[in-house]
This record gives sequence, structure tokens and C-alpha cells, in this order.
Amino acid sequence: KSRRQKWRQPVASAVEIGGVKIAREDVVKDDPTNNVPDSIFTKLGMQLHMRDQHPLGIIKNAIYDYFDTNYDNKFEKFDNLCPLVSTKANFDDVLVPADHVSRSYNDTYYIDSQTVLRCHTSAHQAELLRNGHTHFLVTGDVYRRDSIDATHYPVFHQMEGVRVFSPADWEASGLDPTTYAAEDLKKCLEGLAKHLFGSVEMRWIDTYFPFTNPSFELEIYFQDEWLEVLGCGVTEQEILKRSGKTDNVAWAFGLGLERLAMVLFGIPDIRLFWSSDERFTSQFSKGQLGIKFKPFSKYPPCYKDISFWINESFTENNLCELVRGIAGDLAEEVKLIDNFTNKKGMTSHCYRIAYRSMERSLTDEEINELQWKVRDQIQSKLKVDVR
Ligand code: FA5
Ligand code: MG
Repeated sequence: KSRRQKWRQPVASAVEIGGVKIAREDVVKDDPTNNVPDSIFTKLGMQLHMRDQHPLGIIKNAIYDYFDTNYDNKFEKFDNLCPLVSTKANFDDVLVPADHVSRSYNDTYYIDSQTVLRCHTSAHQAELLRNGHTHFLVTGDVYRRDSIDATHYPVFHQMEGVRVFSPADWEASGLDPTTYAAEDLKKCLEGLAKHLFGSVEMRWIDTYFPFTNPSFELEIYFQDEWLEVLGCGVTEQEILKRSGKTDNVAWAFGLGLERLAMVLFGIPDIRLFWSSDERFTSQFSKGQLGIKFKPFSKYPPCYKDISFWINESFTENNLCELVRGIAGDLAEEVKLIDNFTNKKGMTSHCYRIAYRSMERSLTDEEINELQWKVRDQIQSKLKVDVR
């Protein structure tokens, strides 16, 4: 056996989600319409948001409390819906245009051409509306091919909220229904932020989503930067119409639970949510919102640069997936630090990879081994010329 084998975790052959058994070969297939690696399969069924002692479970329960208290238990809760969904549910039902980037193999994990790992909890909106639900929260793990840094991870957790209004709700206000819903939405989410954080520096940003109009993002000041914690807006009328609601207006939001938990507990790196190190897990307990995380690791990062001439098919997400496949959670950040095009029109990229463990010191030997493997696979899999 090569020495490299020791980096490979054994992969379980099946997981169970909400009573449904999902086999590895149902998810990871050697097929051009499939791009799910083992590292993603192993995250299925973990359901960190179901653990009352885990920061994600604690924050989920705190949000439930806010809605139960302020809306008289009116919001129904779903937190065990299967993350394997149709492309129709994930995209078409929420009006994502046929040419939208989020549909690409570069951004989304496809099981086959008709089935994806949901990339947002909005994948469940339309069906729940069709089934007659008017006030609901959907919590779950979501999956995206994405960049690598302290606030991005290919598996994370969202909570979707939807509230449908009837004419009686807005008529007395003197506002038009859209303005009424947008104001109610912002009040609701500002109240939630206050419930979770007390006072915190935050701002609203106008944005675009295919399924809402107008649309907003909420950002919170954290670790010297503005951090986007949620997207929201007034539901497109077409979505309501398709679910048989022609006289209504609605709002919807999608919260990033890791991002909110990072702010709430002062968790500096998103990889920590996956740690089973007792020095992490023992710091949290059920129902405790006031805890500040005490970092136990200041192990030094190690930086390795790699330069190569890119080709037309090169994407940063492919590079990040490759690095994660080799280094797993030892990859802290993958960052483009230089980019130029020569006279012949060839473009060179230099990426800096930061390796760091949250749990221990890494040896030069193991980092060099990782970096050699990255170098190898960049050439063999991404077909770029390493300089
Ligand atoms: C959405 O996913 C929309 N479905 C949200 C929405 C729902 C809008 C309903 C309107 C109505 P977005 O891609 O911005 O939007 O993601 C929502 C949140 O998820 C972000 O604000 C962020 O907090 C979190 N998030 C996004 N990508 C990552 C990632 N790679 N790692 C961790 N958190 C992430
Ligand atoms: Mg966003």
C-alpha cells in the first residue's frame, strides 16, 4: 500500500435519512452526469442541525423559539426532508432561468441529469405551498461546489422561512401588498437578529433572486468584515399562482445557519462545525446561547503556492474540489494571488493554498506530500500546465 492511502477515510456504503436508506452507489456514480465525490457522500445523513448540543442545533432551536413566541406556534417545522431533490424542485419550481449559473455542473452536485443534492432549502418551497402550508420553516443540509475559505464550505445548513398573507392582512395597513410584505419581512428578521444577538452591527443590501422581488440580503459585521448571513424577499407572484394562491402575497427567507452561529458563538472557521474534537464539542450545550467559543488551536498555517497556465475548462471550483479531495479539512483557504496573460494570450494563475489543522500541528512531510499530490492531480485531472 502506498503511504498516501493513509489519508483515505473508509467510506460507509449507505446512510439513512428520514427513514430512507441511500446507498453510496445511488449517489456517487462513475458517469459524466454525476459529479458527487466520496467526501460529499460521507456528509449525507450527518444532520448536524438535529443535534441539540451542536451549535447548529442550538441556533435552530433558538430560531424556533423566536417564531413560536412571536407567531403563536403558527410556523410548521420541517427538518428531515431528503436532500436529494429533482432539478425541477431545486430550480424550475423557484423560477431559476434555464441559463442560470447555479444550474451548472460547476456549481451544483448532480446525481444524474434530473437529480441534484439540493443547493438551497428553497427547493422545498413550491411543494409545501402546493400542499397548502402557509407558515413554515425548513431546515436542512445543502450542497454547493464553492470556494475554500473560513466562511465557505461545500456542505452547509440553511433554514427557509415562508409566510403567506391574505388580503385581510394588508388591507387595513393602507400599504400595497408587496410593500406590506417587504416591511413585515424586514421587521421579522430584524427581530430575529435582536433575539439571537442582542445588539449587532448590520445592514440591508438590495439584491436579486429569481424567486423573490424585491430581494434583500442581510449582512452582519464580523471579524472586521461584512458577512452575508441570509437572503430574502417578497415571493414572485408566479410561484403563488402555481400553487393555487391568486389572492395572496408572501415573503420568504433563507438563513445561512453556520454564518449566524459563527457570529453568535464567535466561531472563527466554518470547518469547526464538522469537528468531533472534544475541545470543540464540549464547549456547547443545549439551549445555551450566551457562550463564546474559546479557540483551542493556534497551530500555524502552512502556505504553498502553485502556478499554472489555465485552459478553457479551468474553474476555481474544480480546483477547490480537487484540493478538498486530497487534503480534506486540512485545506483552510485556496486563494488566487496572481493572474496575468502573456503576449501569446496564455493566462497564468498562481494560487496560494493554506494548510492548517484545527486540531494538531502538521509536519512538513505530510504537507509536502499533500502538495505533491495536488500538483500531480492538477496536471492529470485539470489538464493544466504547471509552471
Ligand atoms: C439562497 O440560497 C436563497 N435560496 C435564499 C433565499 C430564500 C432568498 C428565500 C430569497 C427567498 P444564497 O445563495 O445567498 O441564497 O445563500 C443564502 C445564505 O447561505 C447566504 O446568505 C449565506 O449565509 C449562506 N451560504 C451561501 N453559501 C455558503 C457556503 N458555501 N458556506 C456557508 N454558507 C453559505
Ligand atoms: Mg447570497
